[in-house]
Amino acid sequence: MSMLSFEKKYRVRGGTLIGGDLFDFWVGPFYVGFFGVTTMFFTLLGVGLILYGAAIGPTWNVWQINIAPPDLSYGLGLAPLKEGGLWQFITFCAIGAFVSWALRQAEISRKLGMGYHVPVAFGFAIFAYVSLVVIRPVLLGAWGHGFPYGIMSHLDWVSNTGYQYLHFHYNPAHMIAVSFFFTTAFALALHGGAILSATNPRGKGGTVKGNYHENSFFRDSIGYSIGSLGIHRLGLFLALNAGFWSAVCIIISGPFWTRGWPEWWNWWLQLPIWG
Ligand code: UQ1
Repeated sequence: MSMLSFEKKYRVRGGTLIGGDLFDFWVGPFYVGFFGVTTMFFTLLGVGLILYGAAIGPTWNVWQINIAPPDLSYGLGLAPLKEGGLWQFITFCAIGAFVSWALRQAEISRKLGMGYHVPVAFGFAIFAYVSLVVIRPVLLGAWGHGFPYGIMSHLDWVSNTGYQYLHFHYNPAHMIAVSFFFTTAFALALHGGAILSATNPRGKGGTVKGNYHENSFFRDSIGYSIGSLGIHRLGLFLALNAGFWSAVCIIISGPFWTRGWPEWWNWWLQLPIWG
């Protein structure tokens, strides 16, 4: 059954973002909407262009397929399709699809009278991607600074870009981003463990535990429980910060700091307190 009986109550037309009722309907379980159509449009066009890029390339080996951005000499201009123009077109489609998807999330949230937490969260992921393929390349003056679309090639790009700054782990924003990624994983592991251990009590016939047990577990073990709403606020905070500082760490590399990242820490040695 694609639609539960109670969903009829919530799935009502109207209240779209752009007004009117263009594409304001469901297909099976999926809300279509104007932005569902634009998502499909950009996705199909983008995937088609990726397949075309692969077809005119030297290999069908999925690990080696590569669609590269234009040469740096093209600056911020448009390049011929086979000289990086495909990459530019695909990047445009990707951003079109991601932003359409976020707007579709916002429209669904609006229809249901919910907050915009989901599209805002997804917006941070879009920002992290856009920082790599638009913001930093524009600040550096050439689309050629974007990363190439390919499994091995994008890894090579990350490695090369990292070594260009000698040791990327000395980038302070990268340090903060990595710490947030680890803390996000730690928080989700704790939360997943807490929920599953309460829901699946030991042995057959045990009573399913709930909120009070989850709170008590953490009060017993560490003297503090952040609460069942609080853990989700913390989770969102940690995850958004992971994406945000990732974007910051790559945007500042080049546009705002051109030397090796280890050297950045010389500010510490240069403090006027060492006598
Ligand atoms: C927590 O306090 C809590 O509230 C009951 C949860 O919800 C079930 C959790 O999942 C976790 C992990 C905690 C503990 C978190 C901190 C920051 C003390």
